[in-house]
Amino acid sequence: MRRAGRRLGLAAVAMVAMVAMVAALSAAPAVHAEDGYDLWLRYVALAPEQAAVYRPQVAQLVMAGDTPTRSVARAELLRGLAGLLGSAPAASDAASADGVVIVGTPASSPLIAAMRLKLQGLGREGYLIRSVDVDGHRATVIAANEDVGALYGTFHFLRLIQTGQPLAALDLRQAPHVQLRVLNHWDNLDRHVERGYAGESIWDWHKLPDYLDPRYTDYARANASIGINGTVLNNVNANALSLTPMYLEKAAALAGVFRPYGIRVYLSARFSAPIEIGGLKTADPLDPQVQRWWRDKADEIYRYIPDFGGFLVKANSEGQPGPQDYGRTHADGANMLADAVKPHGGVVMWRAFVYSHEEPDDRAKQAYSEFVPLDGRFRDNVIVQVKNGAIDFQPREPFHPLFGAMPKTPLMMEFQITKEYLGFATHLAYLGPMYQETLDADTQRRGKGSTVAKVVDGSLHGYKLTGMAGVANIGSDRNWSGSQFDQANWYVFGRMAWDPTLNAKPIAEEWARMTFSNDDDVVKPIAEMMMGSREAVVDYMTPLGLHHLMGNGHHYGPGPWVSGGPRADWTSVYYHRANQDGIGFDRSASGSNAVAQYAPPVAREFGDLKRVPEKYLLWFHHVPWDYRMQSGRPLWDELVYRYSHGVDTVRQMGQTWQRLDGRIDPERHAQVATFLSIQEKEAQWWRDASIAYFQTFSQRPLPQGQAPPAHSLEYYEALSFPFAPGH
Ligand code: GCW
Repeated sequence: MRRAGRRLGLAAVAMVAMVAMVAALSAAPAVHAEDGYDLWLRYVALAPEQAAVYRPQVAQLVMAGDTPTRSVARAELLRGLAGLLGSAPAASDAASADGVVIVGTPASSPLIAAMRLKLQGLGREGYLIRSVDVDGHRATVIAANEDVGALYGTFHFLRLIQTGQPLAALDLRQAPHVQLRVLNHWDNLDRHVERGYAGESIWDWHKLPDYLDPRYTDYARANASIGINGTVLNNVNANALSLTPMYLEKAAALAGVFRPYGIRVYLSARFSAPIEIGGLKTADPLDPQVQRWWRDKADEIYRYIPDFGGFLVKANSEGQPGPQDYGRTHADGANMLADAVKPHGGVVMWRAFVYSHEEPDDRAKQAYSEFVPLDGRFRDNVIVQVKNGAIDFQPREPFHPLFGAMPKTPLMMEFQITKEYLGFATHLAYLGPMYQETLDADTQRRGKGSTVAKVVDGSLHGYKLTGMAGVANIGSDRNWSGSQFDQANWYVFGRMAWDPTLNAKPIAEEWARMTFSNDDDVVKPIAEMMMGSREAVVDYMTPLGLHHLMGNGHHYGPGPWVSGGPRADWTSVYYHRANQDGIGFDRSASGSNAVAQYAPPVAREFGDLKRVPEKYLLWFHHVPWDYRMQSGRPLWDELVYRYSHGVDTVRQMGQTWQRLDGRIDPERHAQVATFLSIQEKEAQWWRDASIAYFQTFSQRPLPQGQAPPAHSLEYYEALSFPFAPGH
C-alpha cells in the first residue's frame, strides 16, 4: 500500500508538474525567452482592455488563401491576431456579422470586386485599408491589385494593432515610392560576412538546396513586413562560383522560399567570371565571345530562377576587376550585362563606389568624375547605385554630389545598415536620422526642394527605374543583427525605402512599440535615446565633419594616427590633415575644389567657411585651431567639448535604460544594458585617443573641466586587434 501510495504520489506530483508545464507553455509570453529572434513581429498578447476593443473588430476573416502569397498573408494574419488578441478570427465566406476583415484583390474576392474600390494608382504592390459597411455589417477591407499588395496591407493592418491604433475609421492608401527595395548581403560562400557583426551568414550554402532553414522563411516575413522586395545574396566582392550551377541551384532554393513574400533574388556578379568559370581569355565587355558568355549565363540563371532580379556589380573598385581593365568604361561594362538580362526583364545595379589605381587628389571626387561624363550612356535597365556620401559610410557625410547630377541615368541609394563605421553591433546607433538627413538634403539641382529623396524616388528627373539598397546587418545570431537595437536599422531602412519622405522619429516609436512595449512611458524614453544616438556616435568618433579616422583594416576603434600603407587615401592622416596650423580637408576652391561637384548654390554654401554648417566644417575646410565657433569657443575647445558630449550622451543612454529595468523582459534588458556599458567604454576610448592625438598638433591645453585622456597617446597607438570581426 505504502509503496503503491508512494508511486501514486510520485505520479501525481509528476502529473501536477506536467500540467503546470503545459499551462506555462501555453501562456506563451511568460515562458517564451525574449532573445530578439521574433524581431518586431512578436505578436505578444495586448493588454486585456485593449484586446477586448479589437477582438470584435476582427471577429471574422474573409480571405481566400489559394495562392502562395495569399496563403502566407493569411497565415500571418491568423498568427498575428491569435498572438495579439488570444484568438484568431473565424474564417468565413461572407460578411455575416460585424467585425469582418476582408483581404484580397478584385480577382480573388467577389466581395472586393463588388466594392469597386479605387485601386488605380496603387500599382502592383500598393494597397488600401478602409473601414467599410458590407450588407449592414462593419468591416475592414484590405485590398490591392495583386496578391503582394494584399500581403503588404496585411502587415500594415497588423502593425496598426501591434501599435495600439484605432481601427474604427480607417482610410489608408499606400504604394511604394521606390521600386527596388533591396538588401545587399556582403556574405561570402564560406559564410564569412564582410563587415558583418551578427555571426556568420544566414545562408547555409553547404546544406542548400536540400535543407531550408526555417530562418529563411522568417527572414522573408520580416522583409515583407517592411516592404523589402529584393535581396542580393552574395558579397559585392564577389566569387564567380556563385554563378556556377551548383550555387545557382542553391540560390534557386532560396528564391523559392522568398517568392511568396514578394522578394526577388539578385546576385553580385564578378566581372571576370567569363575567365574564371567560363574558360575565356578575356572579360572585355566589347568582346563578342564575352557578351555571348554573359547572355548564355543569364539564360541559364533564369532557367533556375525565372523571376531572377538581376546583377549587382562592384567593378574597378578596391581591386575588383572591371571594364576599365580593358580600357572600357563603366557604361560599357554595365550595358553588356544589361543586354544579357534584358530579355528576361532583369536589371543591373552598377555601383558608383569606385576608385582608380592612381591616387586622386581627393577621393571624394572620384565617383562624380568617373560617372557624370557617362550620363545618358547606360541602357534603360541599368541603375547606378550610389553610396549616401562620397567617401564611405562614415558616421556623417554630406550627401553624395552624384545625386541630382545624372538626370539621364537612374541612380539608386546605397545605405549601410551594418555599422561598419558606427560601432559594430555593440554601439546603439539608430540610423534613421542619418538616412533622413541624406534623403532630406537639398541638391538644388532643379531649384530649391530638389531633395535626394526626389532623386531616389525618381520624381526629380523622371527616372523610369528607382531603387534603394541597404547593406544588410543580418547574420546567424539569434537576434539577427548582433544586437536588439540594430534590428531597428533594418526596420527603418525598409520603411524609408518604401517611402523616403518618412521621418525617423515615428518609425523609432513604432519599432519600439512592436519590439519592446506599447506603454508610452517605455516607448518615449527609448525613442528619445534612439533619436540622439547617432549624433552621439558622430560626436565621440568624428565630430564637426571629421571622417575616416578608424582603426586600419578592421575599422574597429579610433585610429586617427593611421598613415603609410599602400595608398594615402586608405589612411586617416589623408582625411584629417591636422598640423600645427589647424585641422580639416580643404575641399573649397582653395583646396581640392570638391565643392564644385555640387549645384552652385550648394557649392557656395559648403565652400564658404562662414556659411558651411558646422557639422560639415572639417569635411570642407582646413580651419585654424583658434577659429571661433558659433558657441564662441575656439575650434580646439569645441572639438574636445564635442568628444566629451558624445561620451556623456552614451552615459545618459545607459541611465535611461537602467530606469526601464522591470519594464522590459530581463534577457533583452540585460543584453542591451551590457552593450551600453561597452559603448560607454569605447566612446571614452575614442574621445581620449582622439584628443591625445590631436593635442600633439593643437598644442593647446584642454578646456577647463575637461578630463585628460586616461592613457598616453603611445598606449592607444599600440593597441592591436588582429581578430576584430567582419574584416
Ligand atoms: O566600406 C568599404 C568596406 C569594404 C566594402 C567596400 C564597398 C564590400 O570597408 O569592406 O567592400 O566599402 O562598399 O565595396
